[in-house]
Amino acid sequence: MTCQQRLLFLSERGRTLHPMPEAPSLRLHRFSLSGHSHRAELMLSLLGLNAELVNVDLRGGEHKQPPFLAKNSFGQVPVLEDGALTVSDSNAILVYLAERYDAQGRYWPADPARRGQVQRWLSVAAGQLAAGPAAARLVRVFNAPLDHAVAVRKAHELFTLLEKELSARPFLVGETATLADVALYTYTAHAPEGDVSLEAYPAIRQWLTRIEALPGFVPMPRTPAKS
Ligand SMILES: N[C@@H](CCC(=O)N[C@@H](CS)C(=O)NCC(=O)O)C(=O)O
Repeated sequence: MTCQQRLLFLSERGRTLHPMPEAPSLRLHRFSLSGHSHRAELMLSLLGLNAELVNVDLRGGEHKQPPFLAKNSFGQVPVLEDGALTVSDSNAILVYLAERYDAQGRYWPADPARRGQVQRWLSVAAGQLAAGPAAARLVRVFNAPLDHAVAVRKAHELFTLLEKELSARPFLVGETATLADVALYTYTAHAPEGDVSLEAYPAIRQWLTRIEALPGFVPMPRTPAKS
């Protein structure tokens, strides 16, 4: 980022209290319809970080070729490069970005009790969220050979629980957004693409709206379900 761009950024966002970290050199390898990728992209944007977005051709199998496997041996997006450092796995990227660039500790609180609560939701994002709404969307949008009925059932089990939690507070871990909310946002917001309706979950829908109102929020493109 040039000095001029940096000043423009600061004046556009009015973020005098949260100055940009010095000259980050960030590249995010991603697929534009991947919720895991969007999670990382959203975090970058919420932190006001500029990153080069590098599209990975998942349909063409680029992620299973040696150059990409050298970045992530699991052959999955997203992968973040920060200078010479490579970080793969969306939740690992969230933690890295918050530790490295969120000086105020807004998203990854230092307090051990709150941090433990945030980690609890990161586990849910890698577990129930992936097996439920994310899997249902994989079937409907990408024709993945998974059991759609099972994924839909798991999605509603998760959303029933989330609805109760979010009826009690505005964000998953208290009054302000944390990594927990960033990690759970995308596959919840895009659940209808997997034929998982959010109609019965008003507290969840209000929470999605609160996240979408955060300064720096960026959406993932909507995809029509194929069913
Ligand atoms: N645990 C990984 C999962 C990432 C993931 O499932 N990525 C998908 C796209 S949403 C992918 O790259 N799929 C290709 C594959 O697994 O071969 C993370 O959180 O980053």
